[in-house]
Amino acid sequence: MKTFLSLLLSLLPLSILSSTPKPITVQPNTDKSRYTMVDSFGREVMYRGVNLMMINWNEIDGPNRPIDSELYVNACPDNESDNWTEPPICEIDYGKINNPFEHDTSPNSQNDLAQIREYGFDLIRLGVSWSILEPEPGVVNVKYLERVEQVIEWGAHQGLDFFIDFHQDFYSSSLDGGGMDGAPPWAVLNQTINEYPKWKRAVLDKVGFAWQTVAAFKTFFDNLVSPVDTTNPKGIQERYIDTFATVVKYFNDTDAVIGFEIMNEPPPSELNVVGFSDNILYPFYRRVIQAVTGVRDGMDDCESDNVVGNDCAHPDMMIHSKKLMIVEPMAVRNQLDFSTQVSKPFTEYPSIVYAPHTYSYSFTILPLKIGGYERSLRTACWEAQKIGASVMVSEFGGGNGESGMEKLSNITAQQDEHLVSSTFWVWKENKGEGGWSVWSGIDGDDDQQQDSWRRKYLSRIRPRLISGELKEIKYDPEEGVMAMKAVGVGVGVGVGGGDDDDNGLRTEIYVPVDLGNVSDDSIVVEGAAELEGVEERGDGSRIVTVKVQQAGGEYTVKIG
Ligand SMILES: *[C@@H]1O[C@H](CO)[C@@H](O)[C@H](O)[C@H]1NC(C)=O
Ligand SMILES: *[C@@H]1O[C@H](CO)[C@@H](O)[C@H](O)[C@H]1NC(C)=O
Ligand SMILES: *[C@@H]1O[C@H](CO)[C@@H](O)[C@H](O)[C@H]1NC(C)=O
Ligand SMILES: *[C@@H]1O[C@H](CO)[C@@H](O)[C@H](O)[C@H]1NC(C)=O
Ligand SMILES: *[C@@H]1O[C@H](CO)[C@@H](O)[C@H](O)[C@H]1NC(C)=O
Ligand SMILES: CC(=O)N[C@H]1CO[C@H](CO)[C@@H](O)[C@@H]1O
Repeated sequence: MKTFLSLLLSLLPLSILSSTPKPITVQPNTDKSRYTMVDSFGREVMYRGVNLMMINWNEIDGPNRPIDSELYVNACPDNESDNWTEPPICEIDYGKINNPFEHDTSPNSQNDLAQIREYGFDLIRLGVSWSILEPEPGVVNVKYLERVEQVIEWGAHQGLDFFIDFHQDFYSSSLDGGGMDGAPPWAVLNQTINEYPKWKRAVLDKVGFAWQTVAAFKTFFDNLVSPVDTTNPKGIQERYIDTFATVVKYFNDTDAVIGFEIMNEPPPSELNVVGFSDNILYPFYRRVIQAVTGVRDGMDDCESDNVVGNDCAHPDMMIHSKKLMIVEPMAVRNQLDFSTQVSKPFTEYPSIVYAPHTYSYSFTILPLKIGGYERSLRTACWEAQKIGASVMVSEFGGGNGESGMEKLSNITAQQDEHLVSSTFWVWKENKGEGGWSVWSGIDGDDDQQQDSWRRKYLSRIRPRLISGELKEIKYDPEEGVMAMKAVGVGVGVGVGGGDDDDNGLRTEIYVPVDLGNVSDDSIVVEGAAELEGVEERGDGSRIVTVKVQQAGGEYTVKIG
């Protein structure tokens, strides 16, 4: 991939922050009780990150936010806060100041990626919209890909990792009752949607769900051809897979991109919400994964003129991606905090991540609120274990106010309890719209600031790379005290080559700048490991390194 950006990067003597050693893959624990994301040294990777959307949500029917990456070189376009839900993503110091820690991170500094690093996040779920990626059937918007690449280069410079999320809400902004992103207008098959049976509409109205969305998803899963797709026509699902594959291929060599999420919050396309996942959604995921990884699942290839079938494999698109394939359960889970699905392996591809959204007490329906915080991840871990997947919560949050605080404290505590990675919803919102973001106040206004209570829960002391098998994390946000337990596997596991021989034995714990007063005295390592060192980073945060003994064994670390 050689765009002007990568050329620029290769000319500048940039000091790149060290990020997690790649590739990231998924491996089972010895007893297969958990599937974990691991780095190239075999250490478990525990991410804490944030959602950043490049989906140009426009609240009024205006044009999309400018996507020409040249407009963002040491500049940040007007946020037009009346028009868009989120301010533009900028990094005005990139290319101007080589040391990533010297990028200004104060409010309104317009260095989002540096601010994200300073906050203590290390992963970004970057949302893209099919509508912008493929404005006409079969035509990929390269300018948009370059803009996405630009944001990823800025993030990589800050040591951040990314996964790309094919975002959508309620199918499409061009659909009656649709959301603000998703399918392009040409993939909204109005005629078929309008033929949706009246009785089914009535059922969906009763449960308060837009029937148009369900009808539109049915056209998608049925792979119908758009009437405007006339030269070399293909079904709309096939078009989606082609576009997904284009993105996977484009970022195949980009280390900072660890994986791809196939679809945000897929709703059911039929009234049978129990059979939907097994019959339709997971076969769709398997097909996409076959296309981009080449895994066949013991099936014959589908005919080239009909690549979408449940009993044949999507033809290998010769990309052979080795990155994480991230799948969400049917979106109804957000109301239940468990999934109405058959949980079993659906693909032979090993690096699968199961990505539920946990909005306990915000979107859960009434009787199920009780016990929701705990249930949402206990069931998710069970479901993922049956599938053979690692768990990463790709969205969670709760609004403002005291109840928002209670939700966040409980949800984040459960993430530690269940040892899962996560990305918070959401980084910035214009006007604090909905009150879900890390920041409040309009971008550009004097009152823009981070909510200190959110920072207290989200910017935690936490292990980020773990040698051996992680057993326990406990963090007290009030006191800033973290305790972890793991069982080191010792020599021979996760060992790299050359000078890095021992890296598989090193556990790294991140201490945010707010808790930077932690001294060597407040670090207690016991059992089969010892404290190796404490590195202070340019932003005042610290990395505590603990080295497991060659023979392995249980060890504990307490900080604070
Ligand atoms: C933003 O919204 C205002 C109306 O509130 C409109 O006049 C203006 O043209 C919009 N700008 C863009 C770029 O859409
Ligand atoms: C379906 O209707 C929407 C809204 O009017 C329109 O934007 C879209 O182009 C239509 N789709 C097709 C395939 O004609
Ligand atoms: C994509 O990356 C994988 C892993 O590095 C590599 O094996 C594969 O050949 C790459 N595919 C292409 C099309 O370059
Ligand atoms: C959640 O956590 C808070 C403490 O922050 C606690 O007071 C509250 O009772 C917990 N439970 C619920 C259901 O919110
Ligand atoms: C360190 O900072 C935290 C957060 O500001 C504070 O709660 C704690 O008391 C401090 N500890 C020491 C030993 O100063
Ligand atoms: C509409 C609006 O809030 N615009 C603000 C966007 O941000 C710039 C500075 O970053 C401000 O000057 C604008 O007022």
